[in-house]
Amino acid sequence: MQEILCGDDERRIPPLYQSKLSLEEGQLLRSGNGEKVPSRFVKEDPVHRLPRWLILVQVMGAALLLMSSPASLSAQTKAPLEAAEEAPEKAAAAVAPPLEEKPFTDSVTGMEFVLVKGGCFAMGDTFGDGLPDERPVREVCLDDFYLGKYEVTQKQWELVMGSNPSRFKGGDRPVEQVSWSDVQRFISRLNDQSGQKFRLPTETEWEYAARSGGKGEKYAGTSQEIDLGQYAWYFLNSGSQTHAVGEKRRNDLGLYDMNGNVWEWCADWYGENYYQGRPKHNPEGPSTGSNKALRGGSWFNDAGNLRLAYRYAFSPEYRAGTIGFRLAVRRQ
Ligand SMILES: [Ca+2]
Repeated sequence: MQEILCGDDERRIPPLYQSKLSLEEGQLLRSGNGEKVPSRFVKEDPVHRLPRWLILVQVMGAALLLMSSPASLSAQTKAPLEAAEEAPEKAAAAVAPPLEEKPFTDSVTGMEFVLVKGGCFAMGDTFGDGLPDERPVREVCLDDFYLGKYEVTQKQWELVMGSNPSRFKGGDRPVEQVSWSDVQRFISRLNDQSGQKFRLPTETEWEYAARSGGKGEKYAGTSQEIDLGQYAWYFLNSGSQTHAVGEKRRNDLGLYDMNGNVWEWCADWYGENYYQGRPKHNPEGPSTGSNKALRGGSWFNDAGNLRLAYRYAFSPEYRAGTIGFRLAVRRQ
């Protein structure tokens, strides 16, 4: 076993988390090999299967056209070609469940938001493989709110702040190396410009949204660890860096990268006993503390840290190439 360091300043993981951030050497050797798509998924995915069938139709059509007049060649080849181009998109739409309502877009940054309809759900260690700070499992209830469809990108950060602190540069990649306090300054400026009341999500809101509206999923979009690479950039497929937001599959609410890519700051102070004695309706963290909560895991973490119930925390002044955020706003 090997102890893992997190962040660019090699700050050590607090003892509470060390057991969860230790990895077998065999896993470390697999770092940076790129995403491994399970062969089962490729074979069954109609996106991969349909075009192959249509290509056969196209080849047969082309053979017939060799016996046709040149004038009719264009018209006869057009239909199968268009069908082949349109088929992947239609097949993908059939795989993804429909979204209930259209998102709204912030006019200043172009940031898209998904409506998360409120409800009640079982929060915490519902799979029985968590740590004490994820227990006891309890029922909590939330009002409607909007949550960013993607992690905030470097392009969006720079539009508001005029600079880009990120370690892994790329306009469509998530901004990182931003502290919780930096994020508050970003939110303050953006709210001045947009007239909105953007904020960070609470831990409860984050977990509810990540679980596709309180479903009992272990990860965002699936409960199967073998499928995690389809939904998240994490230790086994990230190549030790962030990636452009929205490249992986979304969860059922239409949210991308809730797992992996970068950890996401939450509004709450971290409380080890957060799940005990908090209000049932729209609960928030303790009124004060020394660390702010983070959720979702990053490009650096393994599947155990990407569990949706997993809780992480750092000083509000801490910055790392593994930490970013997304915004929330109350439904008007
Ligand atoms: Ca994330």
